Order: sequence, then C-alpha cells, then structure tokens
Amino acid sequence: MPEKILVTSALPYANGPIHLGHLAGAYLPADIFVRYHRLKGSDIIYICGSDEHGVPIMLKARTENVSPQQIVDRYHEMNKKSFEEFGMSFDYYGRTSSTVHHEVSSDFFRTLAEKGEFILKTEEQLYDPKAKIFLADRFIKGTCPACSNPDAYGDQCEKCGTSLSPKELINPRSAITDAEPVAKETTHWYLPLAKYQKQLEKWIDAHPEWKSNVLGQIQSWFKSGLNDRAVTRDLPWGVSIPEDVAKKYNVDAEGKVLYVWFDAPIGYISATKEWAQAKGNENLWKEYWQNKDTRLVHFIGKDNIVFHCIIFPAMLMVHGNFVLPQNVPANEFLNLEGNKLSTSRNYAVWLNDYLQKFEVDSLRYALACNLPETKDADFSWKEFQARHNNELADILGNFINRTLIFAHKYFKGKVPEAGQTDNLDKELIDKIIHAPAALGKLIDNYQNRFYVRDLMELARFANKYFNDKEPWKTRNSDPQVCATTIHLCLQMIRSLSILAEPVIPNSVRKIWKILNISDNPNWNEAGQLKLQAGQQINQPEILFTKIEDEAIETEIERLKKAQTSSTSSQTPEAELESLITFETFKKLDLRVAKVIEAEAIKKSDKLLKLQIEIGHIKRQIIAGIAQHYQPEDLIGKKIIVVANLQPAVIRGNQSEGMLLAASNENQLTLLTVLEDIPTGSKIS
Ligand code: B3M
Ligand code: ZN
Repeated sequence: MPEKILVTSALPYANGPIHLGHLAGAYLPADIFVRYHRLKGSDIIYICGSDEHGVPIMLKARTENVSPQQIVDRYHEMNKKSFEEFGMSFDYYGRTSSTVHHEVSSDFFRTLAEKGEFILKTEEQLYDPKAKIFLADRFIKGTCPACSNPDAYGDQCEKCGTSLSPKELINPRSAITDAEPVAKETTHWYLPLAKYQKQLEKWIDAHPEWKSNVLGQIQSWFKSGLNDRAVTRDLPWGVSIPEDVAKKYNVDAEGKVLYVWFDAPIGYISATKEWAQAKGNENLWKEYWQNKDTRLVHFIGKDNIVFHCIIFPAMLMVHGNFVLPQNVPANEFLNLEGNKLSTSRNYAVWLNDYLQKFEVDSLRYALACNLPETKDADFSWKEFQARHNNELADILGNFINRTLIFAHKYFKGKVPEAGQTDNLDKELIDKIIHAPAALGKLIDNYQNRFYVRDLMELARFANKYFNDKEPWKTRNSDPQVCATTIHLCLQMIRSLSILAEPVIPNSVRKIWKILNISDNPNWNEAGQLKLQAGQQINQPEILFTKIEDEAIETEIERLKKAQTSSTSSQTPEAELESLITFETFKKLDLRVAKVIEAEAIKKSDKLLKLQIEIGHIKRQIIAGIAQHYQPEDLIGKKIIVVANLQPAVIRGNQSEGMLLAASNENQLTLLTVLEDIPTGSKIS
C-alpha cells in the first residue's frame, strides 16, 4: 500500500488578493511537493481553502458598507481562480463559511467541552457601544501618555514605540466608529495550554528532523511557558458557540463565536470531509485524518508557526481522534526589491495582476529558485527576468528546441536508433538514471531551491552535451554517432520533462504533447530510457519567449512609486474611504467647466495654470497635470471642477477650485461629460 499523505496549505484570509509573499510561503512549495508525490504514485491529497472569519474581514465589510459574506464571496472566488491559473493543484479548495465547516468546528468545540478541557474566565473588556462589538487592543486609539501622539493604538504607540495597554491611553476611542469605549464584563472559554506543554514537548522532541527555523520558534514558546488561550470571542461574524454547550456552562451564547484561529485549522478537516462527499465516499476523509500512518504536512509561512505547531496540535491531542502533523515546513518571508512587502501601500506583486502580464511557469520557476526556505529571501524583477531568459529560455528551452529541430530535419521527426556509446554518452545516461532519486530526495526534504538548481544543472549538462557532440558535424562524418547523440538528447528531454513537472507544469505538458507522453508518467521511470527508436515526434514549439527589459522596467517603476508614496494604495483593490452622509456629499459644488486658456508654470514640471469658465464666471485654477497633458491639448475641453473649494495659493499663483481626474499609479485622465452640456451645469 502506498503511503498516505495529507498536505495542507495555510487557508488565506478571504479579504484581499494573493501576492508573491503568500505563494513563496505556503503555496508553491506545497504544490511542488504534491505534484512530485503524484508522479511517484503516492496516495496523496492536497487540501486548502479560504479562511473567512476574523475581525479584519468584518472591518473591511464595514468600510465598504457591505456584509462580511459579500467580502468573502468576492475574495474566495478571486483567489480560487488565481490559484487555479497559477497551477495550484488542490484536490479541494473549501471555505470556512460553509455549513459543513460550521458543523465540524462546533462539534470539535463540543467534544473538548464535554471532556472538560476548557476553563471559563470572566473579565472586563473594552466595548464599542456604537458598533456593538468588543474591541481588540489594536482597535482602540487614543493619545499616547508618553509622547502625546493623538493616534496611538491600544497596544503600542507607533510614533514613540512605547508599548501600551488600552487603559493607559488618554481619551480612548474606537478605531472603528470613534465612539468612546466602555468597560464591560464578558465570559470566554480558554484552552489551558500549560497543561499540555509536557505532552507537546515530548511530541516535538520526537521530530529533530524539522526545519531549524521552525524548531527555534517552538522552543522559545516552550521556554516562556504556554498560557491559557481564549478560544471564543464576542463578534457578530464567525462560527457560533453551540447553545447546548453554552447552557451547560451557564453562559449566554448570544453574540459569541469561536476565535478564528480555533476554527480555521479545523477547516483542513472540514474541507477534507467536503472533498470526500464530493467524491461520493462520505468516509474517505477518515482514511487520512484518522489513520496513524498518515503523513500530515502543513505548509505555512513563519507567522503561523505557533498555531500549527502548538495550538492546533494541542487541540488535536485533546480531541484524540486525529493524526498530528508529521512536519510543518514553514518558510520565512519574501521581500520585494530589497524592501518589506506592504499590502496597504500596494508594495506587492499581486498574483491576479501578474497573470495578466507574464507566463505562469516563469514565476513558478523564479520563485522556486529563491524560496525563503531557511532565511528571508528577496524577489527582484531583474532576477525574475534573468531566470526566465538565461535559464528557462537559453538553457532548457534551447536544448529542447535544437534537439527537436534536428530530429525533424535529419531524422524525419522520428527517434533515431542508438548505436555504440562513448564515455560522454555514458555520462549522460548515468545522469538520467540517478536524477529521479536525487531530485526526489530534495523535494521530500523540503529543499526546493536545491531541487530546481540541480534540475537546471541537468539541463545545462544536456545542452553542453549537444555542443560537445557536434551532431551537425557527425551528421556527415559519422551518422551512427549522430543518431546516438540525438537519440540520447531525446531521452534526456523526456526525463527532464517529467522531473520538471512539479515546478513548470504548463511547459512540461507542451513537451509531453510533442513527445507523445501520457498525462501521468511515473517519476521513477524518468530514470529510464523509455523512448523507442522509430517513435514519431510532433513539431516543436517555442516554450519560453524572452522577457523584454521594458516589461520589467514597468514593474520596477510601479514598485518604486508605491515605495515612495505615503498615501495608501490606489488600485481598485485599495481600501475605500469611510462612509459619508448624503448631506456631506451635497456640500460639494461640482460643475461642468470649460478650459479657455492653459499654460505651463515656470520651474514646475507638474503644474499647469488654467483659465476656466463656469457659466458666466471666470476662474483660474492650478492643476498638477503637466506630466499627463500638454497645455494646448486642453483648450476648449469640458472638465469637471469642485467650484466651492477654498482658494489657495500654489507656487505664488491663486487657485480657485480643483478639477477632477481619475488616476492610479501609472495613469491620469481628466473627467469630462459624455454629451455636450453648457458650462456651469451642476453635477449631482
Ligand atoms: N488565515 C493566516 C494567514 O493567512 C490564516 C491562516 C489560517 S491556516 C489555518 O496568515
Ligand atoms: Zn507615543
């Protein structure tokens, strides 16, 4: 019986799109591992899904004035789709708002409660009477007692760095509604982790093979001693506390839900159940989760280590019916062009954006070469381009292309018969024979960087072999030798294509089509010379077209801009502003105006001075549009202006109003009207 393997990737929060940091942490490494094991013939399933609970989702819903369900629906679909396009080969992509998940996680809670594993604590917490929610420290703002910064948070003042508790803030207020928080008593269920520390330590001690970055974090948690952890929250969004359980504890369950980090990892179990249901075999999930021989592997980023290596395992131990992870190969962080990623400043590479511009395999390969496996790593667009152009295109692509062209030109597109082999041929055969075990071991040990490095080394060797054998010469001088060379090159293409499948699955499928290889070849058989002489080969196609400098420069520029802009992101994904009333909106006097004159302003490359007409009124406005419009192009244009903006003096020029424009980080365009309408017309 093949080994049973259950792989999970962290469930991303459904409140924003996926970026490269996510991919490098928990997704690409897992997908490489899973694809490799499928080729090996392992009995493996790969489970993931959206994490759809928690406060950030509620806050996002609040700023957009939609329901949390609308937020998670949007991002669940978006992320599921980008993952698919990126080639993530999940067997099931669930979501924690599903009915099954609500059932499974509240049953889990009930089991722990029935075993008497929880303790109950009643404490005072700050409450927002307007939003009707208890406030986490982060959501309380006030004046810092140390430096008087009026916008310090309940856990820290970001200006002077003092760590604070909400009670220390002067004039505390809710960061959500600005209301003054009130102290209110509330009761919650706690998991007394200290009680399980010994058992957890024993379990971790049995895994000296885990990555040292992971073990290091776990040890430091153990060292400071585990504390009681609240597993419930007062929130209107999440998995409700089962009424029957609450009743037994004499607590009103109303308004209480499971803490998101309690229900989310249970999402792995519920998604596996849903997968089994979809397969028409209700109980199939048990063969993985309730089988002591299952190799359960959680792929995560380093910020999730404590939850996957301490808290969730403690929950699983106490519950008693499930396997514990056999490894948690957490990755460190990925930086971008030397700087920390920042989603709020849009300093990130978003997957959905990437997919519109470049090929999937280029990113998979470039990221794999540079995964933060042992320490933080850096993604740079120049390196991405170099990996694609100099390695995928110039080494792997070139080797495949020249071999196939040669075979078509001189061997009628058939695999030629091999003859006598010399030392160099033998060396190549030897490399083919040993590659599957050597590369597989690296993947199995979560060393994907080494896997892709050695894979490309193999292609580099093959390319050099082609050069050294000079088939274009032996074609005339020694046709037997030429045939052997091309025969072996074709064998090598076949082997490489199987061994490269985990990292560049799309390109590999193109090669399989050309070589007429079935869709599920076997990894170990990549070590055999399986192409038969006489076998027909299809026409080659270019696998990797070079990425031009220009495309890369655009991306670098965009990041530079995001890095220097202090304002928050301007993409459609950006946070929307908070709500205003219609009364507030009505105060804006927006009018159609016409540009009568336009001129550049001396010593300014950004500003234009415009004379405009709003009905019978003439005005002068100064606008920062010189990098987008020539003055002469504007004359006669109808634009939209804010007519009641307080006048200001800009670079010594009076400005009496403001024009409206739409912009993002690359573009700016003036607003105008669809049909002609007299200037001075009101906009509402
Ligand atoms: N959603 C946190 C994160 O995306 C969280 C992972 C849950 S895994 C069970 O960082
Ligand atoms: Zn301060």
